[in-house]
Amino acid sequence: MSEVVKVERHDVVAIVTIDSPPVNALSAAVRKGVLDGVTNAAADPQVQAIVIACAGRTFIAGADITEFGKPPKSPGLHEVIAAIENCSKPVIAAIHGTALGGGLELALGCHFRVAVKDARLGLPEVKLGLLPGAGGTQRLPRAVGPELAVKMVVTGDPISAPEALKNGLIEEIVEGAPAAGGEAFARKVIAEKRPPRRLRDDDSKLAAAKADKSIFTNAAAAANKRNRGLEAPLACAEAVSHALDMPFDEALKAERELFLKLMNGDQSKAQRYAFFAEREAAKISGVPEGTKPRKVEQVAVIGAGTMGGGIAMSFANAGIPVTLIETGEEPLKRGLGIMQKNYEATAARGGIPADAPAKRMALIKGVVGLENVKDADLVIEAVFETMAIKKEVFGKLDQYAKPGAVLASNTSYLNVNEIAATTKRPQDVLGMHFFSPANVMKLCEIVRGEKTAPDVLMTAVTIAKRIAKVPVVVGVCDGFVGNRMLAARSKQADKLLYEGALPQQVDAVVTRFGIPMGPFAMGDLAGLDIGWRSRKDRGIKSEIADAICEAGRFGQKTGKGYYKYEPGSRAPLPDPEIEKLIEETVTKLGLKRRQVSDEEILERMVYPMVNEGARILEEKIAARPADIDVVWLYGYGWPVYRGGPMYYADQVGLKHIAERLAYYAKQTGDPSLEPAPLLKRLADEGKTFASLAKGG
Ligand code: T1G
Repeated sequence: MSEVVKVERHDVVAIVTIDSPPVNALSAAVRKGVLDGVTNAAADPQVQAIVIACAGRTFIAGADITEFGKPPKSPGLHEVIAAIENCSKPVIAAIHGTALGGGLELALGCHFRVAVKDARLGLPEVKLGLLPGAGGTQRLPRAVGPELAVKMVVTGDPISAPEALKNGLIEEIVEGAPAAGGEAFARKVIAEKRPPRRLRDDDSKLAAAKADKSIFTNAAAAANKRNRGLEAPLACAEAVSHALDMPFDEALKAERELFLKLMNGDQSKAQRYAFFAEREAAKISGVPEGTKPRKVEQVAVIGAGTMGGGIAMSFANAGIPVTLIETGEEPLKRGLGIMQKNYEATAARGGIPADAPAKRMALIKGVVGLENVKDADLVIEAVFETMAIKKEVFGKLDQYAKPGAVLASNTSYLNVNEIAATTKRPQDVLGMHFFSPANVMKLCEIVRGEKTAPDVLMTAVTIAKRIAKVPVVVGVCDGFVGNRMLAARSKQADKLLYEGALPQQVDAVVTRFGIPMGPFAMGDLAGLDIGWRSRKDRGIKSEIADAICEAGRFGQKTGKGYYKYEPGSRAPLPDPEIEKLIEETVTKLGLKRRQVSDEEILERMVYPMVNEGARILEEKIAARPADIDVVWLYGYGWPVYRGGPMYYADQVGLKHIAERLAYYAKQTGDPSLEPAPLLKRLADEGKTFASLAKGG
């Protein structure tokens, strides 16, 4: 018996129960408890079979990630799994919730596995920049075959219990409590004198792939197709491949070497940081302990445009009924039509079940007239991005929305306090800033107004998680966190064209860094005329960008922008006309262009963002540097293996960044590049942004 592992004997069956909240991670204490429990039960003459089960909401969710990078404590997981696998008595894993990573590897060391029907089983290590390091790359292909195994290990995506049963990963789906189900299965094993099945000794499912390696290479290639810049997926495929060309123990050794290389590598450190940063971000600072979210069963979305439609789909995807409100039948019909098509396209790709489009559209009720918000617990406004229209809508919402309803604006820039002030219930108002396409992008900036009540914040964060979004609480300022930092980058991108760079050079540097799309290709995708019109409205000049628009080049929608596009293609092609246009514009301004290095471009794409991040922390618009990183990871395609802009800055070194910013401020005469006071202080004190979490 230990704090976290209890052993009970029900006459001939020993039940080893792990109880280590929140997710029964395989900490040193759990490993020792399981090893002792199994060893003692194996030595107990009265015991004929052993069941390993977990208390709480889930089976083992993996190795304890918080122990990574620290001196290893024994027993190691390999030792525990070997003891289970070599046990002379049948050992059964009884799975519920999620059996993930080391948890599934431990179960694969057992001789039999049973699971409740809604359990999920997977090896998600690749999402932490790792690979299964306790035999998963060798035992899983022996359980389910190399094709499914390589897919599961390279993508990290779990499978359901019915899929696991179909593919031989589990022997049975059990009803009721997992431990009781495991015990019943153990009694059958005893009664039928079934010998322990050691996966390490069973190569039956490898034969076909050994004969025709393409089964494996194709599966690996398919799984790897979308892993730009990541090391772990390739290492995962290599490790699983050794099940086909090495004896078990040699392949286990190769797995270990590949695992340790990744574990000590920069990418996995950044990805583990991102794992905890995402969870930290959901903890709202300044909200009293025990603050409860308000009930949300009915949602209303105002505006069936691109954003409103995507937001409504996010709620329907989570099974939450939505009232979608428009000003007239025509825009409503158009919006619903686009959502229907969107669902059908996803179903056609196999992304959702064939009957899902109908089921989800049935949850979306399209109506005309704001009064239809009356039953909603949460109202999300997604109308045109002008303050006048927002104020008009919120003014009316005050009349129609029921008392206690949470009123959220999907504004991406505007002042939420000003919007809230148009109502008599500013405490119920906040921003919920979704990202396009809203049914796909995971980020949701939760904008805290100066009067927003704590339970309203808690409600928004809770409902965002319920619709599978990653919530980050931010304060009110122009562009909040993400767009404000993006503006700092865009400003430098524009300046670099005057100084000597070309759009394709800047974009190539940014995409090589790991961001899916560069600023100029992104501008062409969004449409250059939007920025042009708003500059004209505000009387702001941007000579090169204006000249491009005056030439009718609005981007993809006109086949020309910073790039040209072949008809029907979205591939940006460098256009000599743009180079000529930039040269002429700069010459007219009497400026001289120079060679700009890729290194300078990268520094001016990233460091000004970090600098703006420091200002955002100074102004408490974001509570933690990690929150800023989560915004960029889930909203702006920042490569996860670089952790986020603030984490990346700590790796580069704040002293170097402050020096380079000061140098560029002097070189360009741009005061916004002067290092922010917080950045300067941390640099001078030799500290990091991460040290702020420790009061640095
Ligand atoms: N280790 C340590 N802490 C963990 C943890 C883990 N494996 N998993 C979760 N937590 C903490 C988390 O930080 C949070 O803490 C709390 O548990 C609840 O998590 C040798 C090398 C299981 C699906 O990658 O995917 O095994 O914020 O908010 O939304 O091959 O957690 O409350 O203080 O996410 O219900 C492989 C990681 C490890 C699975 C539950 N395993 N976990 O989701 O809760 S590597 C994983 C998850 C490995 C071996 C290798 C999810 C979940 P706090 P949560 P949730």
